[in-house]
Formats: sequence, structure tokens, C-alpha cells
Amino acid sequence: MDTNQSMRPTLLMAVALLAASCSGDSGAAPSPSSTSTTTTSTTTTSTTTTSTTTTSTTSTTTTTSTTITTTVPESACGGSGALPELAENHSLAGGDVNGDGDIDTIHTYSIGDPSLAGAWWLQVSFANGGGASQQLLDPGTSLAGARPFDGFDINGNGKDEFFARVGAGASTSEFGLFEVVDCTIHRIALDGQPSVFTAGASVNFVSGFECVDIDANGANDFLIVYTGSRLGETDEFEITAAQYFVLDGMVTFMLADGIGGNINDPDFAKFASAGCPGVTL
Ligand SMILES: [Ca+2]
Ligand SMILES: [Ca+2]
Ligand SMILES: [Ca+2]
Repeated sequence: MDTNQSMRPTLLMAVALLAASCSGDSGAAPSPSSTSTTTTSTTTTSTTTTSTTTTSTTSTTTTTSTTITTTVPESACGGSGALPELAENHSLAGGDVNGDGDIDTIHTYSIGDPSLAGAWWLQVSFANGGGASQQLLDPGTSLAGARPFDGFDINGNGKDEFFARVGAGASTSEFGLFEVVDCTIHRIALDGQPSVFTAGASVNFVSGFECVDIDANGANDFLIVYTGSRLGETDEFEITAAQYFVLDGMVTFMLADGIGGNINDPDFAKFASAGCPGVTL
């Protein structure tokens, strides 16, 4: 009995200790340790996500700035578009010659003696960077100097063409018609030659041209070129009106009419004028 009585508390203590240690282990360990593991992994995941987001944001920023850096030279034309240092007698006009919605600058200037052939240049500085230039080799340019005029869409293709004065005679001015194709200035051809439109009058001769928007939709449909000569010593002129349309870099002949004109008629002046938007003698 003594043994039993003395062992009982010991056994009870042992059971109590075991229960306490078991309940301490099994009670505390599963729930807090699993919770803290979950919390830790969640924190780790969210940290990883955050750093991933940061990384992707950084790479997006890098991509964007790279795109901007490479886009400008790729979409723009070569060169700076700046005038040469030796450029003199500078004139300028505007027009959206590449059809991107921004007005580009059209220049003429001379380099060296302006009275020498080949001294005059035509240049376009694109609004989005870069430029293109072309030497004017018209023999008459040295007499009057070159001058650009504001561009307008002569054929409704979404890009502005433009006239530039490229020469002069005793009583006439001469104009070339230009367009920009693939970063290059092209002189539109007339009758297979670099276009020259003449406007002016002398005692016995008239010449002029006119842009005609027949359906008044803002896009010109025809260019009419007038050439006329006086009939004897009368006030009457015999005038040829040649109709052209502008297509694929050419002024293409359609038809010509012989018309009469009296020098006293109010609209006679058009036979000796540059009748296209913005173009003056
Ligand atoms: Ca433009
Ligand atoms: Ca056009
Ligand atoms: Ca039209």
C-alpha cells in the first residue's frame, strides 16, 4: 500500500508532466508555428512580387526610354535639318511635306556668289527632325534668286507639295514644283523634264498657271498652264490652256484647249499669273 501510495503521486506527476509537456508541444507548436510559417511565406511572396513589379517597372522604363531614343533617328530623316554655316540670302516657307501632321520648314539659300549658277539650294527641315536638300541647277536662278512658297496638297494624297521660284526672265518668273518622297526632295516632272512653270507678261506674250479645285473639296484636281501670244496689233490674244493632273511625281498632260482672251477682260490677268495658293511673282 505504501508503495502504491508513494507511486501514485509520482505517476500522477509524470502523467501531469507528460500531459503538460505534450500539451505545451502539441498546443503551441502546431498553430503558432504553422501561422508564422504562413505569414513568413506570404511576406516572402509579397516581397518577391513587389521586387518583381519593381524590376518589371524598371525594365518598362528602360524599354520606353530606349524606344524614344531609337524612334527619333529611325522615323526622322537623316541630318540635323540645320542650315549650312555658309548659307546666305535665306528665305523660308512652311508645309507638311511628309504628311505627318506637323508643319515642316522649307528654305532656300545661296552658298557662295549668288549670281553664279549652282549657288542656290532648296532645303526642307522636318518638324520631327532631320532634313533634305537639293541644289537648284536652273540657269535663271542666279538672276532672281530662289524663294520657296508655302506648301499645299495639290493632288489630295495627304502630303503638301510646294512651289519654289527657281528663276526669272526679263518679264517672267519661273517656278519649280516639288514634293518629298522618302526623305528626299523630288522635283515633279513636267513633260518629262524638271518642272518649270512660267508666269508673267511682255507686250506680245503671256504665260501663267493655275491650280483648279473643280469640286471645291480642298484638293486641287488640275493644273492649267496658259501660254498666249498677241494677235497682230490687236488687244486679242490666242491662248493655249493645257490641263494637267499631278500624279506619281509627274504633271501629266490631259488635254489642251485654244481659247481667246482680250487684254481688257477682268480675268485676263490669270493668263499671266501664278494662280496657285500662296504663290506670288
Ligand atoms: Ca511634317
Ligand atoms: Ca500632295
Ligand atoms: Ca478637288
